[in-house]
Amino acid sequence: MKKSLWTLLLMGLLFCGMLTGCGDSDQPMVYVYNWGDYIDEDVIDMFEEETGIKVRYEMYDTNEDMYVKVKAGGNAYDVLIPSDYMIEKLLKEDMLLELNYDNIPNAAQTDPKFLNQPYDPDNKYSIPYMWCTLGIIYDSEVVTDPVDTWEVLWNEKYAKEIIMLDSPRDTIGIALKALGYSMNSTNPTELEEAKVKLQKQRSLVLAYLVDQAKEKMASGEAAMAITWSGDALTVMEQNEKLRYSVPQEGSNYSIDAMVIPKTAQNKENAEAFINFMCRPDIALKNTEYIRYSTPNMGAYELLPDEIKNDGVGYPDDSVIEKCEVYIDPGDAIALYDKVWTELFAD
Ligand code: N2P
Repeated sequence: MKKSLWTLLLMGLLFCGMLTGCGDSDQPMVYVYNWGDYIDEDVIDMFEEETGIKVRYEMYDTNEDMYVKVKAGGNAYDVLIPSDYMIEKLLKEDMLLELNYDNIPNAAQTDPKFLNQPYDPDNKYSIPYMWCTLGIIYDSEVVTDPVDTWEVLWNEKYAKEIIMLDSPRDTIGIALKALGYSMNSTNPTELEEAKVKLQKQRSLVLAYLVDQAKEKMASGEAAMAITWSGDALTVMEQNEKLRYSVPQEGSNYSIDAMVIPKTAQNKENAEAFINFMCRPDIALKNTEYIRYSTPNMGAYELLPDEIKNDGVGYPDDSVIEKCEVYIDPGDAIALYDKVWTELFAD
Protein backbone atom coordinates (compact mmCIF):
# COMPACT_ATOMS: atom_id res chain seq x y z
CA MET A 1 0.00 0.00 0.00
CA LYS A 2 2.75 2.36 1.07
CA LYS A 3 4.72 1.50 -2.03
CA SER A 4 1.84 2.22 -4.39
CA LEU A 5 1.28 5.63 -2.77
CA TRP A 6 4.90 6.48 -3.47
CA THR A 7 4.51 5.23 -7.02
CA LEU A 8 1.44 7.41 -7.48
CA LEU A 9 3.28 10.43 -6.08
CA LEU A 10 6.21 9.81 -8.39
CA MET A 11 3.92 9.43 -11.38
CA GLY A 12 2.17 12.66 -10.40
CA LEU A 13 5.49 14.51 -10.27
CA LEU A 14 6.53 13.12 -13.63
CA PHE A 15 3.19 14.16 -15.12
CA CYS A 16 3.53 17.72 -13.76
CA GLY A 17 7.01 17.82 -15.24
CA MET A 18 5.57 16.86 -18.61
CA LEU A 19 2.94 19.59 -18.35
CA THR A 20 5.36 22.34 -17.50
CA GLY A 21 7.75 21.06 -20.10
CA CYS A 22 10.74 20.93 -17.84
CA GLY A 23 11.40 18.28 -15.33
CA ASP A 24 14.07 20.28 -13.52
CA SER A 25 12.65 23.61 -12.46
CA ASP A 26 16.17 25.02 -11.86
CA GLN A 27 17.15 24.54 -15.49
CA PRO A 28 17.01 27.93 -17.24
CA MET A 29 14.79 27.63 -20.30
CA VAL A 30 13.77 29.52 -23.41
CA TYR A 31 10.77 28.44 -25.40
CA VAL A 32 11.13 29.37 -29.10
CA TYR A 33 8.36 29.17 -31.72
CA ASN A 34 9.66 29.70 -35.27
CA TRP A 35 8.81 28.91 -38.91
CA GLY A 36 9.71 25.44 -40.21
CA ASP A 37 13.21 25.09 -41.75
CA TYR A 38 14.17 28.53 -40.49
CA ILE A 39 17.32 28.05 -38.40
CA ASP A 40 20.60 26.17 -38.53
CA GLU A 41 19.94 23.69 -35.71
CA ASP A 42 23.63 23.77 -34.70
CA VAL A 43 22.91 27.31 -33.54
CA ILE A 44 20.51 25.94 -30.92
CA ASP A 45 23.18 23.58 -29.59
CA MET A 46 25.76 26.37 -29.56
CA PHE A 47 23.40 28.66 -27.64
CA GLU A 48 22.67 25.94 -25.06
CA GLU A 49 26.36 25.19 -24.63
CA GLU A 50 27.43 28.82 -24.31
CA THR A 51 24.67 30.02 -22.02
CA GLY A 52 23.46 26.94 -20.16
CA ILE A 53 19.92 27.91 -21.19
CA LYS A 54 17.92 24.99 -22.59
CA VAL A 55 15.94 25.70 -25.77
CA ARG A 56 12.52 24.18 -26.35
CA TYR A 57 11.93 24.65 -30.04
CA GLU A 58 8.64 24.35 -31.94
CA MET A 59 7.78 25.16 -35.54
CA TYR A 60 4.82 26.51 -37.51
CA ASP A 61 3.99 26.69 -41.22
CA THR A 62 2.29 30.08 -41.45
CA ASN A 63 1.86 33.30 -39.49
CA GLU A 64 -1.81 32.45 -39.10
CA ASP A 65 -1.11 29.03 -37.54
CA MET A 66 1.30 30.68 -35.12
CA TYR A 67 -1.23 33.37 -34.22
CA VAL A 68 -4.01 30.90 -33.40
CA LYS A 69 -1.74 28.94 -31.09
CA VAL A 70 -0.29 31.98 -29.31
CA LYS A 71 -3.72 33.58 -28.93
CA ALA A 72 -5.11 30.41 -27.38
CA GLY A 73 -2.46 30.97 -24.71
CA GLY A 74 -1.78 27.32 -23.82
CA ASN A 75 1.95 27.51 -24.50
CA ALA A 76 4.12 30.11 -22.83
CA TYR A 77 6.44 30.84 -25.74
CA ASP A 78 9.32 33.22 -25.04
CA VAL A 79 10.42 34.06 -28.60
CA LEU A 80 8.35 34.20 -31.81
CA ILE A 81 9.56 35.13 -35.31
CA PRO A 82 6.47 36.37 -37.21
CA SER A 83 6.34 38.49 -40.35
CA ASP A 84 5.84 42.25 -40.41
CA TYR A 85 2.03 42.34 -40.79
CA MET A 86 1.56 39.71 -38.09
CA ILE A 87 3.74 41.73 -35.71
CA GLU A 88 1.47 44.69 -36.46
CA LYS A 89 -1.54 42.55 -35.50
CA LEU A 90 0.09 41.20 -32.32
CA LEU A 91 0.89 44.79 -31.31
CA LYS A 92 -2.64 46.01 -32.00
CA GLU A 93 -3.84 43.23 -29.73
CA ASP A 94 -1.31 44.20 -27.06
CA MET A 95 0.30 40.76 -27.13
CA LEU A 96 4.01 41.74 -27.14
CA LEU A 97 6.51 42.84 -24.50
CA GLU A 98 8.83 45.78 -25.00
CA LEU A 99 12.44 44.65 -25.52
CA ASN A 100 15.23 45.69 -23.19
CA TYR A 101 17.99 46.63 -25.61
CA ASP A 102 20.57 46.63 -22.78
CA ASN A 103 20.29 42.85 -22.97
CA ILE A 104 20.53 42.80 -26.78
CA PRO A 105 23.69 44.77 -27.67
CA ASN A 106 24.08 42.80 -30.93
CA ALA A 107 20.87 44.41 -32.21
CA ALA A 108 23.16 47.28 -33.25
CA GLN A 109 24.24 45.01 -36.11
CA THR A 110 20.86 45.47 -37.84
CA ASP A 111 21.04 47.40 -41.09
CA PRO A 112 19.03 50.64 -40.51
CA LYS A 113 17.18 50.12 -43.79
CA PHE A 114 15.25 47.28 -42.09
CA LEU A 115 14.43 49.34 -39.00
CA ASN A 116 11.60 51.74 -38.16
CA GLN A 117 9.13 50.06 -40.50
CA PRO A 118 5.42 50.83 -40.18
CA TYR A 119 4.67 47.52 -38.37
CA ASP A 120 6.82 48.59 -35.38
CA PRO A 121 7.91 52.21 -35.98
CA ASP A 122 10.65 52.44 -33.31
CA ASN A 123 11.52 48.75 -33.09
CA LYS A 124 10.53 48.77 -29.46
CA TYR A 125 9.16 45.25 -29.84
CA SER A 126 10.95 43.53 -32.70
CA ILE A 127 14.39 42.92 -34.19
CA PRO A 128 14.59 41.76 -37.83
CA TYR A 129 15.80 38.17 -38.34
CA MET A 130 15.58 37.58 -42.12
CA TRP A 131 13.92 39.07 -45.17
CA CYS A 132 12.78 37.65 -48.51
CA THR A 133 10.66 38.09 -51.61
CA LEU A 134 7.79 35.88 -52.75
CA GLY A 135 8.07 34.45 -56.24
CA ILE A 136 7.86 31.44 -58.51
CA ILE A 137 10.41 28.66 -58.58
CA TYR A 138 10.22 26.74 -61.85
CA ASP A 139 11.82 23.95 -63.81
CA SER A 140 13.45 25.72 -66.76
CA GLU A 141 13.26 22.57 -68.91
CA VAL A 142 9.52 22.07 -68.38
CA VAL A 143 8.26 25.65 -68.34
CA THR A 144 8.85 26.99 -71.81
CA ASP A 145 6.84 30.21 -71.37
CA PRO A 146 8.45 33.25 -69.77
CA VAL A 147 7.92 33.25 -66.01
CA ASP A 148 7.70 37.02 -65.77
CA THR A 149 4.00 37.21 -64.96
CA TRP A 150 1.75 35.58 -62.36
CA GLU A 151 -0.51 34.59 -65.27
CA VAL A 152 1.78 31.64 -66.00
CA LEU A 153 0.15 29.99 -62.98
CA TRP A 154 -3.12 29.91 -64.93
CA ASN A 155 -1.61 28.32 -68.06
CA GLU A 156 -3.37 24.99 -68.73
CA LYS A 157 -0.23 23.59 -70.27
CA TYR A 158 1.04 23.10 -66.72
CA ALA A 159 -2.11 21.48 -65.34
CA LYS A 160 -1.40 19.46 -62.19
CA GLU A 161 2.19 20.66 -62.15
CA ILE A 162 1.60 23.86 -60.20
CA ILE A 163 2.05 24.13 -56.44
CA MET A 164 0.43 27.05 -54.63
CA LEU A 165 1.16 28.07 -51.05
CA ASP A 166 -1.07 26.76 -48.30
CA SER A 167 -1.12 30.28 -46.92
CA PRO A 168 -4.15 32.53 -47.48
CA ARG A 169 -2.34 35.89 -47.51
CA ASP A 170 0.13 34.71 -50.15
CA THR A 171 -2.12 32.75 -52.47
CA ILE A 172 -4.95 35.31 -52.36
CA GLY A 173 -2.35 38.09 -52.64
CA ILE A 174 -1.01 36.58 -55.86
CA ALA A 175 -4.49 36.41 -57.39
CA LEU A 176 -5.08 40.05 -56.42
CA LYS A 177 -1.78 41.07 -57.98
CA ALA A 178 -2.51 39.10 -61.16
CA LEU A 179 -5.75 41.07 -61.41
CA GLY A 180 -3.85 44.33 -61.07
CA TYR A 181 -4.92 45.01 -57.47
CA SER A 182 -2.92 45.56 -54.30
CA MET A 183 -1.90 42.51 -52.27
CA ASN A 184 -3.30 44.48 -49.34
CA SER A 185 -6.75 44.98 -50.84
CA THR A 186 -9.66 45.08 -48.42
CA ASN A 187 -12.17 45.78 -51.18
CA PRO A 188 -14.87 43.06 -51.11
CA THR A 189 -15.39 43.17 -54.90
CA GLU A 190 -11.68 42.76 -55.60
CA LEU A 191 -11.44 39.90 -53.12
CA GLU A 192 -14.45 38.22 -54.70
CA GLU A 193 -12.73 38.51 -58.10
CA ALA A 194 -9.59 36.99 -56.59
CA LYS A 195 -11.66 34.08 -55.30
CA VAL A 196 -13.16 33.43 -58.73
CA LYS A 197 -9.70 33.59 -60.26
CA LEU A 198 -8.35 31.07 -57.76
CA GLN A 199 -11.37 28.82 -58.30
CA LYS A 200 -10.57 28.76 -62.02
CA GLN A 201 -7.03 27.70 -61.17
CA ARG A 202 -7.92 24.93 -58.74
CA SER A 203 -8.05 22.10 -61.28
CA LEU A 204 -4.54 23.07 -62.47
CA VAL A 205 -3.06 22.95 -58.98
CA LEU A 206 -1.20 19.84 -57.91
CA ALA A 207 -1.22 20.82 -54.23
CA TYR A 208 -1.33 23.70 -51.77
CA LEU A 209 1.78 23.28 -49.62
CA VAL A 210 4.33 25.18 -47.56
CA ASP A 211 7.66 23.54 -46.72
CA GLN A 212 6.85 20.25 -48.53
CA ALA A 213 6.91 22.08 -51.88
CA LYS A 214 10.70 22.12 -51.69
CA GLU A 215 11.02 18.33 -51.99
CA LYS A 216 8.57 18.21 -54.89
CA MET A 217 10.50 20.83 -56.83
CA ALA A 218 13.86 19.26 -56.04
CA SER A 219 12.68 15.86 -57.30
CA GLY A 220 11.04 17.28 -60.43
CA GLU A 221 7.48 16.28 -59.41
CA ALA A 222 6.14 19.75 -60.24
CA ALA A 223 6.90 22.39 -62.84
CA MET A 224 6.31 25.47 -60.69
CA ALA A 225 5.76 26.42 -57.08
CA ILE A 226 5.11 29.60 -55.18
CA THR A 227 7.96 30.03 -52.80
CA TRP A 228 9.98 32.50 -50.79
CA SER A 229 13.40 33.48 -52.13
CA GLY A 230 15.30 31.74 -49.32
CA ASP A 231 13.58 28.42 -49.91
CA ALA A 232 14.07 28.87 -53.67
CA LEU A 233 17.83 29.18 -53.14
CA THR A 234 17.86 26.06 -50.95
CA VAL A 235 16.12 23.97 -53.63
CA MET A 236 18.08 25.43 -56.52
CA GLU A 237 21.16 23.93 -54.90
CA GLN A 238 19.54 20.50 -55.16
CA ASN A 239 18.30 20.74 -58.76
CA GLU A 240 20.21 22.84 -61.26
CA LYS A 241 17.28 23.11 -63.69
CA LEU A 242 15.40 25.31 -61.24
CA ARG A 243 15.16 29.11 -61.56
CA TYR A 244 13.42 31.78 -59.46
CA SER A 245 11.42 34.74 -60.68
CA VAL A 246 9.60 37.65 -59.07
CA PRO A 247 6.91 38.52 -61.63
CA GLN A 248 6.90 41.98 -63.13
CA GLU A 249 3.46 42.87 -61.69
CA GLY A 250 5.25 42.94 -58.35
CA SER A 251 5.00 40.73 -55.31
CA ASN A 252 5.39 40.61 -51.57
CA TYR A 253 8.56 41.56 -49.76
CA SER A 254 8.65 40.57 -46.12
CA ILE A 255 10.69 40.94 -42.98
CA ASP A 256 10.42 38.32 -40.25
CA ALA A 257 11.43 39.67 -36.87
CA MET A 258 12.05 38.33 -33.36
CA VAL A 259 9.54 39.32 -30.67
CA ILE A 260 8.68 38.36 -27.10
CA PRO A 261 5.01 37.63 -26.43
CA LYS A 262 3.37 38.76 -23.18
CA THR A 263 2.89 35.13 -22.21
CA ALA A 264 6.69 34.70 -21.93
CA GLN A 265 7.92 33.19 -18.66
CA ASN A 266 11.63 33.74 -19.38
CA LYS A 267 12.03 37.26 -20.74
CA GLU A 268 15.76 37.62 -20.02
CA ASN A 269 16.52 34.26 -21.57
CA ALA A 270 14.49 35.32 -24.59
CA GLU A 271 16.62 38.46 -24.87
CA ALA A 272 19.78 36.36 -24.53
CA PHE A 273 18.53 34.16 -27.38
CA ILE A 274 17.68 37.15 -29.58
CA ASN A 275 21.07 38.68 -28.82
CA PHE A 276 22.77 35.42 -29.82
CA MET A 277 20.83 35.31 -33.09
CA CYS A 278 22.07 38.85 -33.87
CA ARG A 279 25.73 37.99 -33.32
CA PRO A 280 27.34 38.30 -36.77
CA ASP A 281 28.93 34.83 -36.82
CA ILE A 282 25.62 33.25 -35.74
CA ALA A 283 23.51 35.36 -38.13
CA LEU A 284 25.95 34.27 -40.86
CA LYS A 285 25.55 30.58 -39.96
CA ASN A 286 21.76 30.94 -40.13
CA THR A 287 21.64 32.86 -43.40
CA GLU A 288 24.09 30.49 -45.09
CA TYR A 289 22.12 27.48 -43.90
CA ILE A 290 18.52 28.58 -44.56
CA ARG A 291 19.45 30.86 -47.51
CA TYR A 292 17.07 33.65 -46.48
CA SER A 293 18.52 37.16 -46.69
CA THR A 294 20.14 38.68 -43.65
CA PRO A 295 19.45 42.18 -42.33
CA ASN A 296 22.55 41.82 -40.11
CA MET A 297 25.37 44.06 -41.37
CA GLY A 298 28.14 42.02 -39.75
CA ALA A 299 26.86 38.79 -41.30
CA TYR A 300 26.30 40.41 -44.70
CA GLU A 301 29.88 41.62 -44.82
CA LEU A 302 31.11 38.10 -44.19
CA LEU A 303 29.00 36.60 -47.01
CA PRO A 304 30.83 35.45 -50.13
CA ASP A 305 30.33 37.65 -53.21
CA GLU A 306 28.56 34.93 -55.18
CA ILE A 307 25.74 34.91 -52.61
CA LYS A 308 25.51 38.71 -52.46
CA ASN A 309 25.35 38.88 -56.26
CA ASP A 310 23.15 35.91 -57.16
CA GLY A 311 20.19 38.20 -57.86
CA VAL A 312 17.78 36.03 -55.83
CA GLY A 313 18.59 36.66 -52.18
CA TYR A 314 19.71 40.24 -52.68
CA PRO A 315 17.85 41.46 -55.79
CA ASP A 316 18.18 44.90 -57.36
CA ASP A 317 16.26 47.70 -55.70
CA SER A 318 14.04 47.79 -58.81
CA VAL A 319 12.62 44.37 -57.77
CA ILE A 320 11.96 45.44 -54.19
CA GLU A 321 10.39 48.72 -55.34
CA LYS A 322 7.68 46.75 -57.15
CA CYS A 323 6.94 44.71 -54.04
CA GLU A 324 4.45 45.42 -51.29
CA VAL A 325 4.86 44.64 -47.61
CA TYR A 326 1.68 43.05 -46.26
CA ILE A 327 -0.35 45.22 -43.94
CA ASP A 328 -2.60 43.77 -41.26
CA PRO A 329 -6.10 44.06 -42.79
CA GLY A 330 -7.74 44.40 -39.35
CA ASP A 331 -11.36 43.24 -39.41
CA ALA A 332 -11.16 42.81 -43.19
CA ILE A 333 -9.25 39.60 -42.48
CA ALA A 334 -12.76 38.09 -42.45
CA LEU A 335 -12.90 38.72 -46.22
CA TYR A 336 -9.67 36.75 -46.70
CA ASP A 337 -10.94 33.94 -44.47
CA LYS A 338 -14.15 33.83 -46.49
CA VAL A 339 -12.28 33.59 -49.83
CA TRP A 340 -10.07 30.85 -48.44
CA THR A 341 -12.98 28.80 -47.06
CA GLU A 342 -15.05 29.17 -50.22
CA LEU A 343 -12.10 28.26 -52.42
CA PHE A 344 -11.97 24.82 -50.85
CA ALA A 345 -15.70 24.48 -50.21
CA ASP A 346 -16.56 21.87 -52.85
C1 N2P B 1 10.67 29.22 -43.84
C2 N2P B 1 9.55 30.14 -44.05
C3 N2P B 1 9.95 31.54 -43.98
C4 N2P B 1 8.85 32.46 -44.08
N1 N2P B 1 10.37 27.91 -44.26
C5 N2P B 1 9.05 33.63 -44.88
N2 N2P B 1 8.43 34.73 -44.36
